[in-house]
Amino acid sequence: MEAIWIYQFRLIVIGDSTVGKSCLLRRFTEGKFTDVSDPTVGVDFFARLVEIEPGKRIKLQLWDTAGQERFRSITRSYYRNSVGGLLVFDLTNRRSFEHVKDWLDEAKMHVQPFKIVFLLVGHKCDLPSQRQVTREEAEKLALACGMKYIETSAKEATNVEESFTVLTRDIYERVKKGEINIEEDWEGVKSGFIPNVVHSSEEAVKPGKRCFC
Ligand SMILES: Nc1nc2c(ncn2[C@@H]2O[C@H](COP(=O)(O)OP(=O)(O)OP(=O)(O)O)[C@@H](O)[C@H]2O)c(=O)[nH]1
Ligand SMILES: [Mg+2]
Repeated sequence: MEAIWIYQFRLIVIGDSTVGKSCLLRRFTEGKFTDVSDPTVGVDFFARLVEIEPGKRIKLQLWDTAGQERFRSITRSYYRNSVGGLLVFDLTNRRSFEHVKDWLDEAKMHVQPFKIVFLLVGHKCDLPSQRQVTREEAEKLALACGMKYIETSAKEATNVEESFTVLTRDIYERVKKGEINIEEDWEGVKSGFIPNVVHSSEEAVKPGKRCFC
């Protein structure tokens, strides 16, 4: 019997307020974009299956965190049970890029003793005339921090699928290599879910079925 999903990964989405985290998640899980988006209060939850190879699906549990400082104590508590995440900044807001290192340091501190795999996301690439961060400098920062880098737009649905797929594949490869392990008291990675099998004995007693034994 084929598993519905082979692994479940818990991912967190972090970054300054208004960089577009909730819009990115809504585009990925609901396929929608709305220009008006309320700031997230504490943490929101999303989920989606991703097919990484034909027939091999991974369930993503996605935590959308509030970027506003006043919610920091709540959002901090979600790092520990996450195996990875998107670290998002706004390409049209230089300050959000300057804060990337602070977000990364905070995540690393709270995830101890576990490790967390991040993908750096330069968001709102649909606004090239307002760009305040070049691709080169973002790539340089990502490399220095051991992350991959991608540019996205929730508005135009650019690289949204790719960003989550790249991160999921990256984590999957590390799980396969044994660099990340399933742990009893940790929710970051769970192993597969196989649906209930209908046993032949149950089939035999179904109304209208006759037993020939
Ligand atoms: N042009 C453009 N605007 C976007 C994009 N994604 C989000 N926005 C806008 O950016 C603003 C903030 O988006 P949110 O997704 O609410 O930002 P957030 O990072 O979740 O903010 P917090 O919940 O406060 O942390 C909204 O006005 C969105 O419409 C995008 O890809 N392109
Ligand atoms: Mg939000």
